[in-house]
Amino acid sequence: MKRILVTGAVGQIGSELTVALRQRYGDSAVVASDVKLPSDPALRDSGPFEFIDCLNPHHITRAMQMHRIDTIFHLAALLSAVGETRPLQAWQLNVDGVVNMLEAGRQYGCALFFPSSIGAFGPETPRKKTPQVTIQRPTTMYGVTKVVGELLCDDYHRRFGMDTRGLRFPGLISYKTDPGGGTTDYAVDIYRQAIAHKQYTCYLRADSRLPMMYMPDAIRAMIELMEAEPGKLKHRNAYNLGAIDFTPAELADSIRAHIPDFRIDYAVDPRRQSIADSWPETLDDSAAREEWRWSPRYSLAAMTEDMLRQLL
Ligand code: AKB
Repeated sequence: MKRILVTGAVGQIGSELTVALRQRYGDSAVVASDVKLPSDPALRDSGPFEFIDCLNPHHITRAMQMHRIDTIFHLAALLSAVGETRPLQAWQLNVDGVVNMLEAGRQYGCALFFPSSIGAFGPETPRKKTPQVTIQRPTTMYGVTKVVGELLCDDYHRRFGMDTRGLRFPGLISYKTDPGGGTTDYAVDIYRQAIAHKQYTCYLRADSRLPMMYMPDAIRAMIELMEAEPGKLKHRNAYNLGAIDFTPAELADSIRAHIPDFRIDYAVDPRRQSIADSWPETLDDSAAREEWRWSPRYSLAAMTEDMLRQLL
C-alpha cells in the first residue's frame, strides 16, 4: 500500500481509518474522499481530499489518475436500518458503487478492501458461532447488497486476479464519529445518553445478543488484512470478524460499573428488532485467526471504560 484512496472517508469507519492510514503510510499517501466535506480537523487538515460520488465513474478515474492510487478502501455505503427505508438507493450505492470501484481498481491495478457485515447473514443462518461458510439468505436490502459485494469481489479476484479482500464487520462502537442508520447504533448512543442523562431508552429487546467490536480493533483488522501475505488468504471475501458479543442489558450492566444510577428502558422498534433477530449472535472467526492471525484486544469492560473516559 503506497497510494491509498478511502471512499466514504467522512463516515464512522472512514474518519478513523483515514487518520490511522495517514499515521502509518504518511499524510500525503492517503486520499480521503466523500460526497461531503470533512469537518473534523484531524481528518480535514491532515491530507488530501477529493469529492467522489462513487456512482460517477468520472469522479473515480480522475482521482485514481491524479493520485496514482494503488489501494482502495471502499467504505461508502448505506447501513441496514436506513437501507430498509430506501432500498433502491441502498442497492445503487452499495452495489453499483462497488461495481464502479472494482472496475476502476481493475483498470488501474489496485487492491481493494470491501466492508461486508453480519448483515450478510439471515434467519436461516446458524445464529451461534456462525461459520465462515454457511447459508447466506439475508432478509434486508442491506444484507442482499453485502452478499452481492462479497461475490463480486470474489469474481474480480478469480476472473482478473485483482487483490480484493474483505471483512464481515459486527456492530462497530466508537466515540469519534456517530454511525448513521444502522441496527447496532444503540451501542454507541447508549454511552452518550448515559453520560448526559443517566438514562437510555433502547429500541432493541433487553436480551438481543449481537456481535460487536470496538473501533480500534476494527481499524487494526482492516490494516492487518490488507498487509497480510496474499498466499495465506483462502477466503478473502469476506472474513467473519469476532471480538465481543452482548445484549443491551449486559451493556447497561457494564456502564453501571462506572455510573451506578444509570437506567435503561426499552421501547422496541419492530423494524430494527426484526433485523437484529435475523442476524448472528456470535461468529466463528477461526478462518481470520488462522489465515492472517486475527486477534481482538478489547473486552466489553475495557471498551466501556475507554468509551466513558473519552466521552466524559
Ligand atoms: C448496521 O447495523 O447496519 C451495521 C452493520 C452491523 O453492518 N452496524
